[in-house]
Amino acid sequence: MNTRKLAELLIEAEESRLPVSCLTDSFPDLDVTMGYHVQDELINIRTHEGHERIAFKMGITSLAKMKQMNISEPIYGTVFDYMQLPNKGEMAIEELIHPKVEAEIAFILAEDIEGPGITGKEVLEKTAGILPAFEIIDSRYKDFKFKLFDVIADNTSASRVVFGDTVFDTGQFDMEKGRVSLFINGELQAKGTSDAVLGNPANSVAMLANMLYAHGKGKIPKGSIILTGGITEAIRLTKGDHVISAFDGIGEISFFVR
Ligand code: OOG
Ligand code: MG
Repeated sequence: MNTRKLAELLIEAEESRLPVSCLTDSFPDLDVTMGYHVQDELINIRTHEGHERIAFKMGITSLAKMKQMNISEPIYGTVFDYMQLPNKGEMAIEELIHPKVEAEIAFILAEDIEGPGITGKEVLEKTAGILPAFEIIDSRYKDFKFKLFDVIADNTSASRVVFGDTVFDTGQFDMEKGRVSLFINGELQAKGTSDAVLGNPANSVAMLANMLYAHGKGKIPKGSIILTGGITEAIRLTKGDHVISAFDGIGEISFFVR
């Protein structure tokens, strides 16, 4: 199996908007380690093209997402510069395959965080602030269906991201009881509380630090932004959707699907 070829296949699917069959259909024995090897290749290719990482992301960190995707463990990926959309801006649906939206809390680090053994408490001590965020995920696999290895290789379906305009202090949002609601065209589509993400979204950042350490990838550098994972299940987007998410105490973010 050639990890480079698999990474190229996934990039081609992203660019052509033609979804591919799961890699595990051809290689049923693939595991998490190989998944990250393919993802690393994909990141190398994007980096050589001149793209930069603007954030790390954690995924499958809430029960709602685990149930929706039938995967039971958190995973991480990279958000690139070309994925960012402005708050209150537009997302061009023809650039994507079958996008879904998630409401998430993003952390900005004030200090480097390096595993092993990082806790959520240490993360909160080393956090400069938080941002309300949307992640738009878009699996490069047919029917948005995949196994754990597939989705890791596919950079955890990373596709677009919207950050709020204002950085808030960690104390301005209740990390365990803060409510988050997702509305599309004025209708409530999903809601949850922050503890849905591993008990506290800070635990998701801690887990990222510990996973990066375990995979020999070093620290999360100071200044990094980390998306901690969807609080609710992801909601499918269609043309014309006006998407708003309201976060207790830290306001609203929105975008329009054109
Ligand atoms: C994988 C990515 C999940 C999240 O926030 O849970 C994710 C997927 O569901 O396609 O980004
Ligand atoms: Mg996500």
